[in-house]
Amino acid sequence: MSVNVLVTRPSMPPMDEYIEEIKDLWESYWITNMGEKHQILQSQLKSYLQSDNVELMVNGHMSLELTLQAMKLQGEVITTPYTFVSTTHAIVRSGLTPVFCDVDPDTYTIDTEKIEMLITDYTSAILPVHVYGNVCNIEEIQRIANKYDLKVIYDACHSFGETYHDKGVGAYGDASCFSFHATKVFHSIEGGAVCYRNQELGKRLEYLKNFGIDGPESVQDIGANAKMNEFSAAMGICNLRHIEEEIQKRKKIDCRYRSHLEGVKGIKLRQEDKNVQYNYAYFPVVFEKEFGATRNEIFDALAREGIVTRKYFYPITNSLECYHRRFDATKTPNALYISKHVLTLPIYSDLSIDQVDCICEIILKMQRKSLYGTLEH
Ligand code: T4K
Repeated sequence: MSVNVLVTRPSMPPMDEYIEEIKDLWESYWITNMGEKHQILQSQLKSYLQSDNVELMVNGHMSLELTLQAMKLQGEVITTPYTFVSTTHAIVRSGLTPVFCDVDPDTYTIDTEKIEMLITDYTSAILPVHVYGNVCNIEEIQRIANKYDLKVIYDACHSFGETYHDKGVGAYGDASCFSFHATKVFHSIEGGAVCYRNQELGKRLEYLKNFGIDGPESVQDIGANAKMNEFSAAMGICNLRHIEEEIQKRKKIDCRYRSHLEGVKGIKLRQEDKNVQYNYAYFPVVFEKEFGATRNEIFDALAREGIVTRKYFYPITNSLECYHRRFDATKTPNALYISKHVLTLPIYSDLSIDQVDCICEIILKMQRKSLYGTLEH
């Protein structure tokens, strides 16, 4: 069977529902700058994300940048290179120095045993990533942060709606930054939000996203433009109504993949943490040597059948050419290894079970071919 599948596809609300939601924008003529839809979505997200403090943003990236700016951080920020480029860029573009900590080989999140050895007099914060929705070792990160008086900002762009010990993931650390990009479990076309603890930080985020303007004749800081517009907020309002169904459909796809791939020699899947309620944002598979076929061969074999997978996250950010060899990726060997062996398989709510079966069949055929030299076996 030949299918045409992309790694992800945005979930669209019923068109009538969105049209209904945006109708009043033609009456109000208020289409951006913290209008009514913005207020409604922000308030609904406080409840959904179980966080008293939520500031909507134009995207996940600006959520990170403005949070770093609002905290007035200086010096070094300990983070991981196993992430989307945005995380590292946000640190560097904020005038801070990223210090890369390796990741845990099983969860791909920051290896908390390696954080303390990277702390110097210049360290001001830790910026771990809940990569693929795998929740970091929150307790240990907080213990270290408290001991050295460091801020903790989570890149929570992959973990919308997840809970850890029954609390929204945004409730941990000093702040958590979410992405509502079209490719995410929940989207507002483009969008993002910061969940935060400290009210002062919230005030700064509010004016930093609007050029630093904090009153009719007052500009407090050198801010940016990171406001979510009303059409995006309306999309968010619609999608939030369907979020539980979205996550359940993804869970079924995740289960189906596991039914084919779990226990296969040379295939490593995420081990679930029973304290986490997942959102099934991504389906990463690490292909080890024993599998036979390499990650790149599987990528190509799937592509030949019209199935687009992604090597999220290859190359790792401390090896990117834009950083001109400023960092040494061999110092984060786990991250380097995973980036060379991982493939994220298609997952989105409308992906059919037949398509999942077909993807797995192609992968398993590749194994038979490399181990036994035949497609039959
Ligand atoms: N931190 C982390 C850990 C992140 O993963 C991200 C974003 C951020 C921070 C920053 O958040 P944002 O500022 O983006 O809110 C995509 C997304 O653009 C990006 O949001 C996401 N992470 C990253 C992991 O993936 P690309 O360059 O892979 O996107 P693209 O255009 O290749 O799209 C991927 C697939 O999605 C395509 O194969 C087709 C499908 N697609 C995409 C779009 C845009 C659609 O079907 N429809 C669409 O409209 O970065």
